[in-house]
Amino acid sequence: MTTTSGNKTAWKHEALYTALRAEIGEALRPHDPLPSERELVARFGVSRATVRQAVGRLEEEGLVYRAQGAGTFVADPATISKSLALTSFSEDMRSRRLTPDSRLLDLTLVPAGVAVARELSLSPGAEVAHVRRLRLADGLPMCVEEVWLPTERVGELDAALVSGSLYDVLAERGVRPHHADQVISATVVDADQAALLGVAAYSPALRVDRTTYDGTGVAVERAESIYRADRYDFRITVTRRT
Ligand code: 16G
Repeated sequence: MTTTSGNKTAWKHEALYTALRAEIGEALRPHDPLPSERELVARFGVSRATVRQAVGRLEEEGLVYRAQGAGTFVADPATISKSLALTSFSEDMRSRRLTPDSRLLDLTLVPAGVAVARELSLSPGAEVAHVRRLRLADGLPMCVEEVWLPTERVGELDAALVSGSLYDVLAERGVRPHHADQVISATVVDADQAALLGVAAYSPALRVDRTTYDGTGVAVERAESIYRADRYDFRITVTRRT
């Protein structure tokens, strides 16, 4: 049962979170320090725990970052920090107040190759939709994304459907990405990717290979994304085993 004081705490958390988000968008510049915990406690009349919760949420969303011993700072929206949460490109961009967009490069039905079939636990040759898109944020190219989707599990796709969020389309069909295995590696872009991303050939890039599963452990997507290294980083918290 939720108590009145529990409701009050949740309300205070929400109010503080909203106020800080607004401040980050307006008064504060990238890499400016966030007001200290003590200042926020005094200014908003909330507990330290509420401050930590609100700042933690901003950190999870990549809007702020912590520097050991120095405090918490406003993240640079030009650099997208991916966290451990399973998010879509559209969600990543919107949480930074950027407008996501896509340019469709290819949408074809193809027989799954050996590697894709293995990742998706399909018989080789099973039908998959191959979707290749240039993903943009506020009109700026961010990544080239190639996705293979088993049509027997996600249904048919057309150009109109993949012009927006693929994860929204899947959700509408009752297919909900739940967890994913990812391999993040360093790479350089080839001439075609360079032209799409607006960088010089052989510029550094971040490559993320993802196999995405629904809540029952069935693979629903194999994706390969090539991110501009100057616009993306991955942020994870690692904990020492005791
Ligand atoms: C992200 C995913 C990709 C997914 C896409 C859906 C990574 C490494 N990749 O780019 O697997 O297909 O989001 O985004 O995060 P959408 O819903 O905006 O189309």
